[in-house]
Amino acid sequence: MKNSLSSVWSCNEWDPLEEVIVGSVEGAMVPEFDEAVRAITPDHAEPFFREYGGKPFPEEMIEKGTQELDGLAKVLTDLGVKVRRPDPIPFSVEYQTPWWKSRGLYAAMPRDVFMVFGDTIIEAPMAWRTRYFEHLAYRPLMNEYFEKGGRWLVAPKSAMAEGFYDVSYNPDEPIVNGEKRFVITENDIAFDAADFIRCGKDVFVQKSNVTNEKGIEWVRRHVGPEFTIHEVEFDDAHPMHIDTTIVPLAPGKILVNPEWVKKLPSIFDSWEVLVAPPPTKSEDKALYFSSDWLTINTLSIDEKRIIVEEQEQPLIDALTKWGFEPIPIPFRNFYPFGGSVHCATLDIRRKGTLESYF
Ligand code: ABU
Repeated sequence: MKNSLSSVWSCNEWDPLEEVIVGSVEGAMVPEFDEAVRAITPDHAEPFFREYGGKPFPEEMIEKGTQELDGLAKVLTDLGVKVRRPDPIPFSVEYQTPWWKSRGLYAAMPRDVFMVFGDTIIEAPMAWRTRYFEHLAYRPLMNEYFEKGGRWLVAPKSAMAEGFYDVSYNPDEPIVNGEKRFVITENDIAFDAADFIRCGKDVFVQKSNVTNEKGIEWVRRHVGPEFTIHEVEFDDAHPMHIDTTIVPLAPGKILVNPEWVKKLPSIFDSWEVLVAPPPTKSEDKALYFSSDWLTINTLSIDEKRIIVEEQEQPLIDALTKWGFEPIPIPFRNFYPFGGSVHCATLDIRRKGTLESYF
């Protein structure tokens, strides 16, 4: 493992940020309302998917989302962080494998597709057919990081063929006989990078509707003995991405979503637990792919400064009281694409070294 002189270096969520990828909604497509999407969408979203599934997002949404992403990029640049952007591919073009056809989704959420463990970028296989080729929007950047000495590890892609999705999965009955069920099976490796969250040598991951046991085991075997991958489970009945459930903010400080975290794993016993206030509701901006807990989907610039959506005033007040320095930005129009500031970014370089915090 190289030190922080590498072109790629990030070990946790809070060391001083130096370089980041900010996503793009250019050419974003609404996915078809298939079983994978139905598994994680709130009931109120169904009419939106029925009307727009397989078509581009409405132009007005793309314009407003673009404005907010460009605004985030400017804030980061003004803070001295190097900002990189993807090159969106033609997501509307239908593609096919030997088993199925699909169109793409977007390049809005680099956090879902990649994660950085020290000097290594791990490219996730993803679990939605619409996201099969999403990594290609980042290909020029990945080539550049590789040429400059970063390591690049690509997980095997699932065929996503028959048997990969559990057609008997019922989102209204996500827990059967006390056991959580998921829309993906174990018949091939699957994970989204956003189901992992890093605290130095200890990394936490949840099984979800896009991450299976085999995917977690693949990561465990490939990242090497310096990292311990802890599988954790929370009280989200429809999990997809861990970064609206727990958000480590600094050594020994973790922000939690109290609705889904009734109890933290005992490894966090010595940590200060910051219980997030309830999210603000936004009636006019529908959350098609996500819960209200995008509130805590924040991005840390360092151990003190945190980028937060500007309407999340209860969280801004709480963070200030806890000694942090929130940086509010408008990001509400990005929410309908399924994420907030953490999802929309990928930290490629942070200062610091690989440490144990437990
Ligand atoms: N992509 C993050 C969404 C997670 C959530 O629905 O809370």
